[in-house]
Amino acid sequence: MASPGSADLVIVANRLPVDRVEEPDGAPGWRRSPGGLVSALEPVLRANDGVWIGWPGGTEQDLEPFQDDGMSLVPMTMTAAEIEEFYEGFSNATLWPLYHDVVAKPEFHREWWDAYVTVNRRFADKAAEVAAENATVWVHDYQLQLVPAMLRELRPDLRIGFYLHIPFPPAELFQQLPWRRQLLEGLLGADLVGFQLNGAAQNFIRLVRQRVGHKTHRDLVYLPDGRTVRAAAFPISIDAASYETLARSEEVGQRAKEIREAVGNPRKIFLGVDRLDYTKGIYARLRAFGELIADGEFDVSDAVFVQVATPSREQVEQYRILRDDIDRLVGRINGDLGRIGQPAIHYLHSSYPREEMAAFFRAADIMVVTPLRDGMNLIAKEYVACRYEDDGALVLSEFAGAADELRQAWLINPYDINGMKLALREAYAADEREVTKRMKAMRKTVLQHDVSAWAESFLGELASVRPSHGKTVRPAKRS
Ligand code: GDG
Repeated sequence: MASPGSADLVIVANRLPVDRVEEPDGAPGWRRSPGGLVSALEPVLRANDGVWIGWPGGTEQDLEPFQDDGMSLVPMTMTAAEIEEFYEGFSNATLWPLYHDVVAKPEFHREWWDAYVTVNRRFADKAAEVAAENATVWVHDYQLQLVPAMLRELRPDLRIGFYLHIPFPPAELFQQLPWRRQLLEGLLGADLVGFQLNGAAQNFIRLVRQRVGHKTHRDLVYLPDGRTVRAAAFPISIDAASYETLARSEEVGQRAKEIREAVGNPRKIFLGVDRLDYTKGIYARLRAFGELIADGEFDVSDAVFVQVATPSREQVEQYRILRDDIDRLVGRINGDLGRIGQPAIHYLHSSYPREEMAAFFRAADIMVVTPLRDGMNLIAKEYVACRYEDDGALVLSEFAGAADELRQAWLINPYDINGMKLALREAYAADEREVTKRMKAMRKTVLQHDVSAWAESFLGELASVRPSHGKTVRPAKRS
C-alpha cells in the first residue's frame, strides 16, 4: 500500500477548475473557470481538507501544487503526444462518439489506448499519494475510467466514487470497443458508480454481467473478493440560485434589452447555445428554422434565431468538419432568406462570460436545445433558472438527460425535422398562460434539485455503501 497523504477528500477530474493566464506583470497566474461542479464541490472541499487533481491544459511541465482562493489544486502534466493520443484521440475521438450513440464514427487505435492507460495510471498514482488513510476519492468522467481500479490496487483503504457525466451506451454499441473488459473492470474499482440516468446504470450492470461475468442483483455487483459495487443514477444540476440572482441584476437586464435591439426587436427570439459539437444537433435545428422561414411560417422581421456556438476540440477532425458544415448552412440560409440588416440567423462562434450568457437567456423567448444524445444538458437548466418571471418556452430533445426532469418542455425528436418544425411553431404561437404554466413547473424542479443537492446525494450515498457483501461468489465466467 502506498503511504497516505493528508487529504480526506480528493476530486480527480481531467481538468482543474482553473485556467493558465498572464498576470498584468507578465508572470503566469491562474483564473478560476466558473462552473457548477466547482461551486458545488468547493464548500465540501474546504470542509474536508480536500484537494482537486487535474490537468490545467497545455504542456507546461514541473507545475507545483498550489492554493487558489482556499482550494488546494494539484496540476497534472501532459505531453504534446499525450494530448493528441489520450485527450483528442481516445477520449474525444473514440469514447465520446461511441458513448453518444455513435453519431460520429469512433476511431479505434492501439496507440491511443496505450496513452489512455499511461495517463490514467499517472492520475491514480497521484490520488494514491495525496489521499489520507480511509479518505474519499471522487473520480470524474470518461477520460479516467481506469483510475478507480488502479487506485484500489494501490490503496485498498479508500472509499472510491466514480461519476460519468456523459451517457453510458447500450451493450450493443459498447461491445465494439476492443478494450471493453478493461474499461468495465476499471470502473469496478469504485464502491459507487454514478450515472445521469437510470438507463445508463442498467446498461452498465448488464454489461458487467455479460462481459465480466460477475453476479449482479438490481443495482449491485458482487465481486469475488467480497466487495460490492453499486451503480445508480444521480442526475446532475446547476447552481440555480446564483443563475437567478445574475439574471435579476440590473446589468444583465439592461444587456438583454440591448441584445434584443441589436437583432432588430423581433416579435420572438429563438436561442441556441452549445459547445460546437456534433452531438448537440445544431445542424438539424437550424435547418428546421430555415425551412419555417422558407415555407412562409415565420418572417425574418418577426422571428430571429441567435445561435451561440462555443469553440470546442478544434484539433479533432470531426469538429473541423462540423464547423465548416454549420458555416455553410448559416451562409446559405442567410443568403437565401435574409434581408439587408435582417439575417434569419445570427451566428456567433465565440465564448462569453457568464453575465453575457445570462443576458442571452433573458433576451430569448424560445430556447432550442436539440441534442442527438446528451448526458444531461445544463444549458436547458440554466435557461430555466434565468426565467424568474416564469416566461419563456423551452424546446428540448427527448435524447437529452434533462428531458427526464423537464417534462413540461416542448419535447422533440431531433431526427424528425417536421416534428421539430411543429414544436418551434407551437412554442412561437403558445399563449402566455400556457408558457407560464410550463415554465413554473420546470423552475420548481430546477431550483429544488440544484447542484449542491446532487453532490450531497452522491457523497451521502458513497459514505453509506457497504463495501463488502459477505456472500460466496464463484470466480467470474467471462464471455
Ligand atoms: C457534459 C455533458 C452534462 C458553454 N459555453 C459557454 C459556457 N458554457 C457552459 C454552459 C454549461 C456548460 O458550459 C455546458 O454544459 P452542457 O451540459 O450543456 O454540455 P457539455 O459541455 O457537453 O457537458 C453534459 C455536463 O457534462 C455536466 O455533467 O450535462 O451532458 O456532455 O454550464 O453554461 N459558459 C460560459 N461561456 C461560454 O461561452 N461562461
